Formats: sequence, structure tokens, C-alpha cells
Amino acid sequence: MTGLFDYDRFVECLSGPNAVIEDLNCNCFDSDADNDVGLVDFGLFQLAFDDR
Ligand SMILES: [Ca+2]
Repeated sequence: MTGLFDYDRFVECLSGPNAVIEDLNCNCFDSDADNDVGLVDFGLFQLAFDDR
């Protein structure tokens, strides 16, 4: 389940397209496996979001 706690971490990790992931704990948010945490990853994050 992905909720508000994960959202807070995602925002901290959001770096934009083609930006290098510096915090290894942010790799889990790279859903499209292109080595950044960008808007495509955010779209996939939204699909998984369920704050119940
Ligand atoms: Ca990515």
C-alpha cells in the first residue's frame, strides 16, 4: 500500500528528468527504471496511491 508517508518521501526524492538519484533510499521511487525520480514516476506513484 502506498500512502501519505510514502508521498512525503517521494517529494523529498523528486528530482526531475535525467537527474541523478543521490540518495540510494530513493531508488524505490524510480518506477520506470530510468535512474531518475521524475514525472513519469509520479504518475505511476499516483496509480499506486491508496491512503485508506
Ligand atoms: Ca524514473
